[in-house]
Amino acid sequence: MTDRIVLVLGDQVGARIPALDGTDPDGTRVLLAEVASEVGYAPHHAKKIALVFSAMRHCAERLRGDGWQVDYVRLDDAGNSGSLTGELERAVAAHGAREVRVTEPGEWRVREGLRTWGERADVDFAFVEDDRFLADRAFFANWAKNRKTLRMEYFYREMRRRHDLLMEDGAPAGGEWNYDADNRRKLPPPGKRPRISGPMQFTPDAITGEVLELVREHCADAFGDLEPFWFAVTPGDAKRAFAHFLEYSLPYFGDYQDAMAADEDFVFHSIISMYVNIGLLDPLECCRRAEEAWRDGNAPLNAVEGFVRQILGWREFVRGVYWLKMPDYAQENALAADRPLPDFYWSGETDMRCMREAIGATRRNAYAHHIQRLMVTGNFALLAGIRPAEVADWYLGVYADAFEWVELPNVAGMALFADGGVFASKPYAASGKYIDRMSDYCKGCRYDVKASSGEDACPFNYLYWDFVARNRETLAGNARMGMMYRNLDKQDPERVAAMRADAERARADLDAL
Ligand code: FAD
Ligand code: DLZ
Ligand code: SF4
Repeated sequence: MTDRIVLVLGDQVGARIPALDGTDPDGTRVLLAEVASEVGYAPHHAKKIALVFSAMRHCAERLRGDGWQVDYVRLDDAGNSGSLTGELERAVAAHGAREVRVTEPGEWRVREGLRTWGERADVDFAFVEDDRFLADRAFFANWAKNRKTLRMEYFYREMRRRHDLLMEDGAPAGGEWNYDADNRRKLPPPGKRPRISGPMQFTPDAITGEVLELVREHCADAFGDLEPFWFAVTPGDAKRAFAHFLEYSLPYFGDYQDAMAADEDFVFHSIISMYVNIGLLDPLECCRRAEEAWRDGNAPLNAVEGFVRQILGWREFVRGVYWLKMPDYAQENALAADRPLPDFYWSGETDMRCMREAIGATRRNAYAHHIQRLMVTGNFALLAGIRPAEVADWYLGVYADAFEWVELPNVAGMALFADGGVFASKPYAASGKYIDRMSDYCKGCRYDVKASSGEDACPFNYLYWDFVARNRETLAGNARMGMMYRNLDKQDPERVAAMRADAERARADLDAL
């Protein structure tokens, strides 16, 4: 007889599982379930499914090794109900359990499903706080209370003090909170740039091999390339991958944080988001290790501060915003964007080289770095006016690190301004000039980044000015958009009319671009 079932979700498979705290292996059965409903709620990349399943299976092995009784349900097991609540139902009946515990799910959808199941089921049901995050939900809600606008920078400073990270005698290390201004260098051409070693890659073991077989067979239509599959799937390997980043990439992380290059999928980024998000790495430990690298003289402050800000600041901040604003947040469409997502977001087949490169990398790796997500695919969706829900669904599926609590605020809040500016002071809209400044994409593009209208003009250019003009009513009152409107109004009306005509034609058939 088992008193208690502890359900462990696919993004809770690290060394620390909060719902197991205070339980004992004798009276507890741990349940992990590969289910069709979690595979199918978004158009998942094959690599993401493989990552989650393999990490789940390795987690089950570790738990068994530590003496826990584990029920592991595979996707192709006969009798698999296809849903998390169906599997809970089966486990409760099979073991006569009286209690069910789950670490707080990361997504509103999953939490609601489990909560309503728990209300109906004849068991004592409880969520356990997910203390793998550094700001609990109550702390964030309290911080946000009575603030007219939510600005990450102030939250971040509070988090630095609270966790004593990069602090010296109560002041920020080096005298500044933020070294972003130093972090905008373009990547020099090969031969003239520091060596980029990329993420550490792992050869699939037998467990991962079985998962790859399963994904090949049962998720044959999944987006993207399943192989080569090189992700870490255990806490040990994720730590090795992070140590590799600290040694080879962190020193340059700051300088080239915003840089994009056609021959470099990863630049100097850490490629750890998928590991942190499923629990294989501890976010606080990552920040402390990065700080140590600076204190030991192995990485400059602008790099380390930039890295810590992403994890201690942005990652915790967007989670706070998500739980503060859900469920309405998913429906927001402040700029009334109404175009369908073009097919080239899936195929990568477009003449716009920047989009082709960003989507190609996404298909290969289930990864694109921040500036590709924000200033290429996100910026295009913003300028073209693509429906936020369709854009969000794409981001939620195609990236290995995508879970709605982090994906949605980044898409709806940061990239699309669909929330009307809950935390972004203005839309991150940019013309081709920005992409040209930060990448080498434009050189090899069929479009001319210097032209603003006509057949060969860079679509980002005319779509940008059309975006500014089309959203005048909503955005002109925004103080930070004033200059944009003054620039628009200074232009020759005929030039503006030509750009708007090009934009209208393009927006009528985005797939023609
Ligand atoms: P690095 O550049 O090395 O940064 C270090 C870490 O900081 C990341 O691993 C991540 O944990 C954290 N981080 C950095 N930026 C952010 C951010 N804006 N929000 C939250 N955490 C951040 N990140 C996700 O984890 N999942 C998503 O689904 C996701 N969707 C995004 C969608 C859009 C439109 C945009 C603009 C950003 C999105 N991000 C998302 C944030 C960011 O792009 C990724 O975290 C980052 O690219 C992951 O790569 P990395 O590990 O190499 O990060
Ligand atoms: C992403 C994912 C996938 C593809 N499959 C499963 C699964 O079969 N079983 C499971 O427990 N979790 C899966 N996950 C992760 C969940 O979607 C994730 O736990 C929720 O989205 C909450 O963040
Ligand atoms: Fe992208 Fe325009 Fe540059 Fe082509 S010219 S790569 S479409 S920004």
